[in-house]
Amino acid sequence: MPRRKSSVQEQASKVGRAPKKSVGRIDFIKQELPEIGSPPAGTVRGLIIRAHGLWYEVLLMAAGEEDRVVLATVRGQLKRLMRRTDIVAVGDYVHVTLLPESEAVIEFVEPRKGSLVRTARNTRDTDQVILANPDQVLFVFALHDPEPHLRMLDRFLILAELQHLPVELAIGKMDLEGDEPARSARTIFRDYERIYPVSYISVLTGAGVDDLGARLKGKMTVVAGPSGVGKSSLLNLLDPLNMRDVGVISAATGKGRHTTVGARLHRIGTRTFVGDTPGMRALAMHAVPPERLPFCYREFLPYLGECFYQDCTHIHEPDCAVRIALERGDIPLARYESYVALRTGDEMEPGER
Ligand SMILES: Nc1nc2c(ncn2[C@@H]2O[C@H](COP(=O)(O)OP(=O)(O)OP(=O)(O)O)[C@@H](O)[C@H]2O)c(=O)[nH]1
Ligand SMILES: [Mg+2]
Ligand SMILES: [Zn+2]
Repeated sequence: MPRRKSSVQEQASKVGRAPKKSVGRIDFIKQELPEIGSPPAGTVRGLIIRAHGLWYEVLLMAAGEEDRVVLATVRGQLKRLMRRTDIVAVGDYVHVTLLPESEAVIEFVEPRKGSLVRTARNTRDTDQVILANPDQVLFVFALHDPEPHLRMLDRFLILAELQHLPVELAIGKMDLEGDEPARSARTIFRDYERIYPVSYISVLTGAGVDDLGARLKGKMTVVAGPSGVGKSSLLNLLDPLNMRDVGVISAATGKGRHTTVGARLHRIGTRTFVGDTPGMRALAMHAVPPERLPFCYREFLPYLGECFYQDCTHIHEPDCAVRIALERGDIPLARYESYVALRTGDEMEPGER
């Protein structure tokens, strides 16, 4: 047994050394996993809450075993299926054979309904699953430090909309604004309040955090957003018993130090899990077919299908229902401009198409 323990430490330190946060592109995908039979008799169901290389922390969910975390490896037979994707990832429901000393072997992985992945950049690479099975996504941006980048928010939203994942928005660091924080943030995020639930929060003062926590009840929520906005700080407040995982702002550069490496799931209530993820920059816009883009701007939906041309791009065509709604003020100009920029390719990063 001691040899195994040291391998955990070795793996964990490898994970710690590879925080290549902006490498690869982030995407939500529906995965087709190979059919792998049914859970063998005598196994116990659990949820992967953290990964350390080849070792996984599994929170047991079977009656009588609740709250127990075991450290598990993957049965060799399963590993062979691990081709283009991670066969086991944080957020997966698995069935394990229990061994002594809180160790276990993963025998079976339940089919995923979807996942947040870092997509492979070449065919020899595999898609890296950041978090499997989210019920919804909470995008966190900060009022300041770092400044909110709304076009980036739009890109995040598109990825969630493509997978029909329900979205929550949280605007953090509300304590950083002087006299009228609520007013200034509401002005910035007004367009989004019309389409998504927006919570204004401060981890420092605790404002808005309980209400936000209540919105996450009974679900598995993946928390995503740029680096340094306070995702880990928020989760530590929601899950006070857990270990701290927060970076420090470098006073010299004002840039948030990157800390979160892999995803991890925090349990913040009965059947309520929140997955922390590392800050993201690159997004897989190449995965969005242009004709699906209008459907990813939720405020466009009532007008789609109402244009004169069936294949209307909503950019230059006459009798375009989207542009009529824009002129009436029913679609916000900034969101329309964001759509046009992505549709015409003005905002593509090199290699994105
Ligand atoms: N003023 C203020 N600072 C905050 C608040 N929340 C977080 N911070 C600070 O912001 C910095 C970054 O916080 P993190 O929680 O590590 O941010 P993160 O989003 O997890 O960053 P990554 O893991 O790099 O993606 C830390 O120095 C926090 O103390 C807040 O509500 N107000
Ligand atoms: Mg973090
Ligand atoms: Zn149109």
